[in-house]
Amino acid sequence: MALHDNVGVGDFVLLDRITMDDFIGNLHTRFKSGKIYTYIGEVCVSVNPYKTLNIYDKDYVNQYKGREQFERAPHLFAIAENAYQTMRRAGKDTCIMISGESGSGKTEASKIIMRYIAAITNVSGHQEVERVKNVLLQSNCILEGFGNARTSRNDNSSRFGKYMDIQFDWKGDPIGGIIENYLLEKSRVVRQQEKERNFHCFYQLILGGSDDDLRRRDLNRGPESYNYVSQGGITRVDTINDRQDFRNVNSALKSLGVHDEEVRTMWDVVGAILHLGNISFKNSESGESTSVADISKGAIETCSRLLGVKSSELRRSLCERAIAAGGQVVRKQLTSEAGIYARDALGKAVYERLFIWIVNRINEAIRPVKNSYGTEKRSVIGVLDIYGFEILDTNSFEQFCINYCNEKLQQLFIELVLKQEQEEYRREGIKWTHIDYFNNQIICDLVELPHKGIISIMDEACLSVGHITDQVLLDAMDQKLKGHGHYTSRRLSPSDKSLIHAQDFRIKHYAGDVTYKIEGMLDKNKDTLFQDLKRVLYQSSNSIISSMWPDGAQDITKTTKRPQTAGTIFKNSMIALVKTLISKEPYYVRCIKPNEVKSPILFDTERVEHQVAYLGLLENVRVRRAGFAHRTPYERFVKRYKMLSRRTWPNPRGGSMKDATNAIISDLRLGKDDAAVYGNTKVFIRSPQTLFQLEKARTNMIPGIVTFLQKMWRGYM
Ligand code: AOV
Ligand code: MG
Repeated sequence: MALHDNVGVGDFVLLDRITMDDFIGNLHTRFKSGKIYTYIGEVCVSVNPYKTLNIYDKDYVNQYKGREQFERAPHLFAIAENAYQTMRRAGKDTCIMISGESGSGKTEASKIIMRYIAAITNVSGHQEVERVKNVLLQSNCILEGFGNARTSRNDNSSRFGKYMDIQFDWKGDPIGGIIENYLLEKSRVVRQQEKERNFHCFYQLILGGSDDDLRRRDLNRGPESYNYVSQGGITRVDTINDRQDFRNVNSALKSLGVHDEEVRTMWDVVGAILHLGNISFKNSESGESTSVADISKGAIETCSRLLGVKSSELRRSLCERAIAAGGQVVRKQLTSEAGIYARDALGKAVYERLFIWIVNRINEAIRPVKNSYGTEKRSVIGVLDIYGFEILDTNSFEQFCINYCNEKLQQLFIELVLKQEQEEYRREGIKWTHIDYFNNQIICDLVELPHKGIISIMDEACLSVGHITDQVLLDAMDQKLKGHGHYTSRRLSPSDKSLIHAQDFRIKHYAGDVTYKIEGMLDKNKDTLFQDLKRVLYQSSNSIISSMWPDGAQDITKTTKRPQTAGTIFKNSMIALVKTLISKEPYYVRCIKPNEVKSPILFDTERVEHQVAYLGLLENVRVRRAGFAHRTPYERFVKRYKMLSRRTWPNPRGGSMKDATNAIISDLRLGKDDAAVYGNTKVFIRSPQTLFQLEKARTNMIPGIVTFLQKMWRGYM
């Protein structure tokens, strides 16, 4: 029996006792022998092996292709196969939700799943389908190049959330897809914490570009010379080959059909941002105005050239600000501090627009080609790979959004896993015993409730007139959230030494306490970019760059409507994401990080216990166990086991499929009377042992059946 791969148990529901110790013991035993996947029913728990395992090649694909989950050892392939078969057989949209903290293996898992789906489809070798599969797979390296970075938690950390729908035709072959991306952590473009890097693409260009590539952009090979990519004190990472990755990204772009001119522009923008970061300012003697410092002359010239804008215009928009007053445009001189602010705002915005352009460009390349079947209904498999829960040295608006996103997904897991079980038992007319669990709805509410939630409070502060500071925001939060069990600040708990600064606030998240710095919150939430800068970019002589800035065409005196804040946009995108996910049949992968030091051998029990606890995995097993180890629709049960009873072999004699199932189970005298419970459409098998007995009996019968069939065929011939 496949769930017995002789190392621990392959499904946690098979544990004799469900205690934390037993759970961890099993996970550890399996981790030690390279068994990184273990089920909880249909949920797959995955432990990051931090080493290359030989379990993803063609042989493995063939072992899982077309098989039922419990027939083979636990593997991500089986989850992908389940999602694929459900999509195909039942024509249902499915989705695979991958969750776990930063560095636990989500992105790797999503790629493994995509590769599996690519490997099992298009047996007839249709050219267009091959192209689509190739594009889907290749898109990963481009998105990682521009959307991932080294953080203190993960060398290849996703700094954006990604949801990808893979679309299939009626034959079950991929014909296209669409990627939705969520809030890129753009502040990284201009600021990196200790030991962290900017997005990979910057280093790829500097270290991997040809001499020509560099000359064209006036760059040298030392990332250290660029302010925007060297603040973390680390520019090269052992586990990353920037030179090779530069080549991979370019060849992926080529295979997507991105034109040379577009590719050149992408790297021009990257180069322009490198130069932008080196622009410094000097104050006038009065201190009331600023100009670009003489030493930055080269930087601003090259930056302007690469962006296709006039350097005089760029200079002016960094040193002055146009303000609409009474239908007139008034120019206000900036201080050098404000100049730096404008420069950084520009750097972040230019990068963000580039990233969005890239995602759109990939989407164009994978948009399904209208085929001869017209508007046939397509089914999809969605794959969700987001940024994991994280606690960095300094946590700001971005971590707040990332962690809120993780709260939302945890909420969905709790809701669906429990709801599904409850509903299934109710639907099938079976008694259900409630299992207690921590519901993190209270934390989601703390963040997102209208008027009372943190995002609303931030928005109110952003919309207020007068001089609103971060401190004023913190006061408002303290006032409104005082007494909330998951929120505190230094002012509310003066004795709490872990809140180092008076300007910190802390949220007790489902996955741990995170202290956020209030400084910069308002600004990042407002996310304004001076209209001047937008206009300059819109007027770029490079039409690709200009197309990224359609809003630069607006007349400043007419732009009165306040844009939505970053927090509200993010909240709405999360609500939309949950709606999408909830409409599909879900499959889960729960990723666990075995240690903090990326070691393939170290199993840090305390850290793992913490993750098992907050992911609610023990409750998951209990819910699963309180119910039944296995359930199958009658039809499928009979199809698989009909050879075990004279009354059903080769075909059931009359009666319903439910009667036939009953016949098989009672003929085999499996366990006690209540070994199985008969629901309206499914049989529920209580103990996994019963399932093993069935499987064993079936395996024993198969040689006999083969002989029987051979005889029968011979008889016919
Ligand atoms: P994440 O996606 O969960 O973090 P990754 O998928 O990037 O984590 O995994 C981190 C690193 O762990 C990878 O770069 C690999 O070195 C290693 N790894 C993970 N899974 C496997 C596997 N199945 N086989 C071999 N190595 C693996 V974040 O994006 O930071 O939340 O935001
Ligand atoms: Mg990731």
